[in-house]
Amino acid sequence: MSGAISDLSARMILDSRGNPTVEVDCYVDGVLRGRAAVPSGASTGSYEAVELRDGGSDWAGKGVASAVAHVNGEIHDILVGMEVSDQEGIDTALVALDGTPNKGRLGANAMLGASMACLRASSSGPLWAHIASGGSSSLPVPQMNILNGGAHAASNVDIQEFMVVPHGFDGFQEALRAGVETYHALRSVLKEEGLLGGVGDEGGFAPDLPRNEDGLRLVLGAIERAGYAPGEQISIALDCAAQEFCHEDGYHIDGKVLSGSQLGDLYSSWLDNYPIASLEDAFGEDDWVSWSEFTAREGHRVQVVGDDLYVTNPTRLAKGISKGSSNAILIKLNQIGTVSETLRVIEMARSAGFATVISHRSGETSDDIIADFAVGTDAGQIKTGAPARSDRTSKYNQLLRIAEQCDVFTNLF
Ligand code: 2PG
Ligand code: MG
Repeated sequence: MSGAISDLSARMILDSRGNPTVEVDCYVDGVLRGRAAVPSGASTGSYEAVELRDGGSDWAGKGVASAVAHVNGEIHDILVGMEVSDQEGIDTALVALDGTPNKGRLGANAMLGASMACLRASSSGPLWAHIASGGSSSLPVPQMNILNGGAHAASNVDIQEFMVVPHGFDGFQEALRAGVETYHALRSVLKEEGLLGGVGDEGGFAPDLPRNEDGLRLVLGAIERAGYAPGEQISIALDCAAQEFCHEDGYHIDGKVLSGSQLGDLYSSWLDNYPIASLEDAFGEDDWVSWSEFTAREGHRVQVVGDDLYVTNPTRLAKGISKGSSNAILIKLNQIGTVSETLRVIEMARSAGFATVISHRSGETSDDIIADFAVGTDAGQIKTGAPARSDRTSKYNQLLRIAEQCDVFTNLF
């Protein structure tokens, strides 16, 4: 849809962890046409674009009054009057207005809220089709985080996410059903072992475990309990978020301190014994050597995904491509801060033969834009938590709606 942006207005809303975040409304010719809310991470990479927080004592320092004021002030003033369908022009104007390399002046939360609200406002039909703009689109294979650890849980588990990947199915709905049934089967398995307690930030169960490998054992047990063939129909994906347990003296895991190559050997033993299809952030964000060594050795049998390593940033991705650091990238809009820059990083990854996974953050809202984004960019994969809690199910539910219009679903593993 074309038309001039007539108003842009932001407010503070709460995210799934009870922290403030930014929501932006975009008006075209006086009519509210697009609304978007910005997510927030807990295990953030240090090279991510800056999320502006107020500090001080209100909202435990996490207030977003300054980011909201930037949208209602400078960003409003520069975008009002612009053609809403000119996403490139809008995002270029935002980046120039900010003027810093890391979005630290206006805040990536302010900029992304505006950028996504304009994207929504420029679409008159289904958003995924608007994003695809005539190119190919597909329903993504989901990575569903059913056991939470690391920074997303209060447990002793170092690995942040134990996910199921229902890939061996004919369609998205069937795949989702298998993932959901496995989530419920895990509840029974944990109950029998006396391990059932609360859930973590992304809706997955969050038990204390003797060793990290027990997470793999339990998830494998759940796949079997649900009646699916491990590796053929449902595989396991891990997000180690290794930066969180990477210290001066090495990687602290299972009560031991391991070097990068010892940690790689531990992962290799897991690959030998469990149907693991994807391994994200296996090493720290600056440990390029371990990344390249591991990908050279194991990249033929597992998807190696960079998240904190790349932070959806073209400069870091270019380095990873030239070093062979991984064979896949996690894509998070708020790591880079605008829609157009995110689309360019996806394109760059694709040209290098990397797989792409569109991702939520651990702090989410009910905004489901990443569902349309995953379909419209033909990303192939989405990571959006457990099939529980509205902040997570909103994305799965939007994919179910899109599945009524788009039926391409490819078994990627
Ligand atoms: C990750 C994300 C999402 P966070 O590490 O991939 O699961 O977590 O948003 O806390 O960075
Ligand atoms: Mg991650």
